[in-house]
Amino acid sequence: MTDLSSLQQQLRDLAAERDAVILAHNYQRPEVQDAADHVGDSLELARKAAATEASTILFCGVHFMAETAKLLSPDKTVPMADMVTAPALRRLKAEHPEALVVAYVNTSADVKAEVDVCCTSANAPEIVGRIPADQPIIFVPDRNLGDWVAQVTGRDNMIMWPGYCPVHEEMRVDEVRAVIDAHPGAVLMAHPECNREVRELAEVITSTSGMLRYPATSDAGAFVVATETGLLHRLHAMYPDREFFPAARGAVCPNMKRTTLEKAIEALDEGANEITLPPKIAERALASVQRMVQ
Ligand code: CIZ
Repeated sequence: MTDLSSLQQQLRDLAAERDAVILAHNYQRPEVQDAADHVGDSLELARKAAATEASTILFCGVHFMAETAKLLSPDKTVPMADMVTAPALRRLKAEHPEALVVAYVNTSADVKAEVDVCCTSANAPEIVGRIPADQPIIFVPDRNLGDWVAQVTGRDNMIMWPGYCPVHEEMRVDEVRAVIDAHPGAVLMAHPECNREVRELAEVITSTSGMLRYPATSDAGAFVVATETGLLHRLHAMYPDREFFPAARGAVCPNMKRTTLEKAIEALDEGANEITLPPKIAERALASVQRMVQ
């Protein structure tokens, strides 16, 4: 059986041969994260994709994230969420013609083509905070992230799309409380995609990049982490003297975990799953991503 380190070496050698940069999301399998050139959240990876000089971007994440990389680097080869669709969003926009549409980047390119500006969980309050307070907003697709943004910005004019991330939505407050009780003194960090009950237990509500920074600012020796469990790999590596516990053992995203080292090698070697976008969609979708990046 091929061991993980020889697969990682094979992937890195192939990437060097093909002039490829390997980007991996914080929720990827540990062995995939360790083989990547850059690991981060969708905003950080979008910025790496826009800045890279490599001719190929191997994106280890989910489809919409690779599409965002392709939008920002259209001349690059990008081998490789459907809570909201473009026609359904068009119908809601027709009902609220006065509203501006803000979309979490966790949406497909054809949805992004319908929106005014994108955001990630790392910058959603800032993006929404820059929109005049009396301007109604349609927020898609994650109602929990939208609810948190409305709380933080004090807005009462956000029309929430009823979508959610099952991994975060389904975390139960009693399970999270039991994990906190089992580790007295531990600080709960919760992702804004968590439901409000779980968020209300948290000392800090932040994106994955925020969770990676937070322990450096805290004296706590232990943290309970309410997000996809892939993040614990980086937390353990960055803070070997602290303890980290998943808030819910079931918080595992099956889509993120579909990327294995074998599949990453195959994608790069055979050009499988290459991302292509219709030019008209790409042009409109890029505008909403660029507004965010700016
Ligand atoms: O924006 C991302 O990368 C996601 C999905 C979560 C986060 O907080 O980083």
